[in-house]
Amino acid sequence: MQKYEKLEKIGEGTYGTVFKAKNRETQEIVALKRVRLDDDDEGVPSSALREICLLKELKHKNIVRLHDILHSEKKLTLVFEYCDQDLKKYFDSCNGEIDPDNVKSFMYQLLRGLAFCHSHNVLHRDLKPQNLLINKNGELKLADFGLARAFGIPVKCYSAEVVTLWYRPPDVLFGAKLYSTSIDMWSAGCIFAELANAGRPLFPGNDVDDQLKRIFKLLGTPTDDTWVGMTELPEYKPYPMYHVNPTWQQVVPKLNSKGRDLLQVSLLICNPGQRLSAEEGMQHGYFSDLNPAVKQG
Ligand code: Z3R
Repeated sequence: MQKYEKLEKIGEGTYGTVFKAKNRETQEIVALKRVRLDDDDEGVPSSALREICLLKELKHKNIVRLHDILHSEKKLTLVFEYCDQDLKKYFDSCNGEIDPDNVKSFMYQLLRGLAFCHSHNVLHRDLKPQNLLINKNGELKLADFGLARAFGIPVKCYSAEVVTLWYRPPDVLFGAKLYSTSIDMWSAGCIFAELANAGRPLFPGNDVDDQLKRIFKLLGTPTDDTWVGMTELPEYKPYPMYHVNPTWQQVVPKLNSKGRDLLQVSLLICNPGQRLSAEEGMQHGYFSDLNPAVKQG
């Protein structure tokens, strides 16, 4: 730890506090994440350490680089590449307006980062604006990839803050335990809508029941015909039969019809088996006029 000079605190994540810091030898600015585990006295489980070590090899322009893992005295600190701000802070500073070209660029970069991780069989499982980081030059990078598998997703953050349900798909809300890449594709859909609405969350549920109601009121309540296996999920319970909200266009008024198609027909699908993959999403017509500089990256 002497290698780094701690500067200011930059966030309270799910697993611990994040600090801005400087490498004393190279002067490089980094983000330090001290991971707090449920039972700190027990030390870091070897299974978690193995998972984290694999993440060091996950190198992509849309993934926050894990530079180093500091493991001592039963404590774990992860040293990440530094980014200027997270998407939550960006929303706070955008005055209710985001240029449609920036929405497209951010969404493309989000899908490209997801496609890379999914192709390496790494899931995020807790995507939200707070772990999407943005640089001054408009680059978007995903943070905290793979941490859920290493440490699990707690009910409460270490700081006693409640873990948000807003980006969780209905299969997970019904207790599905077999996670697949489709979990991240639902979250990507929720974030796409939030980008298009300049920071207004799509489904800001207060608890699991409220979260599912909000989803079904917009998308229609799924049935055993539209989603085979739903009623067998561990925490399934029936909901009123809402029909698809015909005023869907009003939900994301600033998104063009191709963007709405990507969101509605491809991402925000209750049946996890019918959601598009990240790779397929990148090929969607919505991105046909994407700035070539973003595509080449
Ligand atoms: C890696 C993992 C998590 C975070 C990293 C890097 N950088 C973070 S959070 C961050 C957050 C801000 S600036 C950098 S904020 O000021 O926008 N909250």
